[in-house]
Amino acid sequence: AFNNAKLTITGMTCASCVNNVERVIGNMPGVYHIIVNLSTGSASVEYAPAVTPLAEIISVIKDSGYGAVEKI
Ligand code: 9UX
Repeated sequence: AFNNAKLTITGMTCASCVNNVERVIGNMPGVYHIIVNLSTGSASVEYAPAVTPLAEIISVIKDSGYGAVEKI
């Protein structure tokens, strides 16, 4: 089963940042789809939490040099 999470992502300043996040996260196991919006600084990710928990996705975004937090 997939979950959908909305994230606030900070530190993205150009379209390549969007591609970086979409590529890195999109290649993680259990991530079905991610779409990142530069102008709103947000992302929507569909993932299988039994494979990759959201905390790990957020951690990888941070390791890539951006800020990430779930929108509650
Ligand atoms: Mo654009 Mo983003 O030059 O880390 S790739 S700022």
